[in-house]
Amino acid sequence: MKILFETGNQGKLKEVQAIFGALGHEVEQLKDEYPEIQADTLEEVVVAGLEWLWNKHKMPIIIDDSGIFIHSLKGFPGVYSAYVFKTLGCPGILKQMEGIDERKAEFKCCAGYVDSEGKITTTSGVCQGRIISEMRGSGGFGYDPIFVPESHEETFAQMDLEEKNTLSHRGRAFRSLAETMGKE
Ligand code: ITT
Repeated sequence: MKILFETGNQGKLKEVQAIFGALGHEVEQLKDEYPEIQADTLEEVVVAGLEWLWNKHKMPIIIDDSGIFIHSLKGFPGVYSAYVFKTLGCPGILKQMEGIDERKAEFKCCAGYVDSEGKITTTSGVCQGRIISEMRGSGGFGYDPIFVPESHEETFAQMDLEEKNTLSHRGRAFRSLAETMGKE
């Protein structure tokens, strides 16, 4: 099956291509940025995005909205992760966390699919971990250099794509999305 993935993020694209590729499906990028609504949850953003894309294209499409939620910052940057990454980046988060011992954080991903009849399905994936105090590694993208998943010592940016996909919020969300799609 050929699947269209709307994203402007090449890192996400490579990860999702590997997840679906392992299941024998080809993922092609669609570049048509949907308006990201201001909402409290990733799922609301995904559902609104898929409705917008469906109204425009009337074809099956997948999307992903994700973010990092830092416990000691009351879940910040959370749903604002993309904006905060563009403005402050990893150095800005590290600065914000200076002197804070409680470093727990989680990545969350909401994956969504609109099928050929306009029916929307979403799944979620979470990866618990911690924010370290310096940037490490050159792989991955976004906040990967400052995030170490639970029970590991390396950041996502120090892992190869397969290892990150095994543990990550995105790997979890899209494997369960693929399972749901396979049942239809
Ligand atoms: P889209 O075009 O798919 O929307 P995006 O980069 O704008 O791509 P989001 O709106 O989902 O993505 O914003 C999520 C932010 O969190 C963004 O800055 C990402 O770099 C970051 N992020 C999401 N998943 C990540 C991951 O697996 N590792 C590191 N950073 C991640």
